[in-house]
Amino acid sequence: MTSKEEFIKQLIQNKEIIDKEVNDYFSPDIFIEELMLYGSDGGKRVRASLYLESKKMFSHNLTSLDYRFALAIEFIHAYSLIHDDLPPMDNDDYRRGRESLHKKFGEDLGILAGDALLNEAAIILMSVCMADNSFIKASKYLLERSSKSGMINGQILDLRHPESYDLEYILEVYARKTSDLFRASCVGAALSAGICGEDLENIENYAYNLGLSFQIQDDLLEENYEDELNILNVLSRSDAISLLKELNFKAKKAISRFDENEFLTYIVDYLSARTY
Ligand code: GRG
Repeated sequence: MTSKEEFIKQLIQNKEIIDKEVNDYFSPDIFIEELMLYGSDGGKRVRASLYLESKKMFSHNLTSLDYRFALAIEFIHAYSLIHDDLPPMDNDDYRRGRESLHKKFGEDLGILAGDALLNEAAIILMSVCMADNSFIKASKYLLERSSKSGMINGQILDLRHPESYDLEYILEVYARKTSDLFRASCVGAALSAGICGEDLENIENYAYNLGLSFQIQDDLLEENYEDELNILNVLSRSDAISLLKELNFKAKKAISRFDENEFLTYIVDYLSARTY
């Protein structure tokens, strides 16, 4: 891949592949599966793409198990969004351009559909590991980054943030809430490819910085942020943009020594230019 056009083409292709994996996975005639499909349909598929492209960078070819692993990541991401939209959390009526799951089907089913997607991710990971044990460390890492020391902890720090907070607090929330699933995607790929040592640290560093910059861009796109945890409550817009650029620089630098790093490099600026 040498051009930005090829990068965009690959990104679209990855999304199409994952969208198809999701659609093929469920039977919409079974009610719980209709809910799970509703909750996991759409989305940019950023995390799945990061997994697939990191894996390609490290091991050059993908197997059907890699697509399954990417699907498990997207199911975990989808469950987190469904639960985050619920009234006791972020209370959002819309997600991915349509009614959020609980708004359409009810809060009780929102909770259960999220639970079912998390369980389904675990079932997929077990099946992948049973087929090829090189996925064991990656699967454990994904579940850890999604759980009490990762994403869920980030959500708690967000929901229970003190009235006054500083940049350090906000970056810790974003590291857990957002970067940890980015890390699970990129480091998961590296672990399943048998990568260790400095290379593992570099890809982890990439994902950490990219996750923070992704979340800061999300904050910059937010219109009503005064009552929420948002970087614009602790930094001016221009300082937040400078920080985002610094994080992007660090992300790109972390993977600069890898061969075939073009996709992972292009996606850094692409995600910061996004408008949704
Ligand atoms: C574990 C109950 C529970 C909640 C998890 C992380 C989290 C808490 C909820 C997600 C809410 C949120 C705003 C997270 C920050 C990361 C983020 C900006 C998510 C949206 O990701 P995109 O833009 O979404 O990749 P799409 O729809 O494209 O997949």
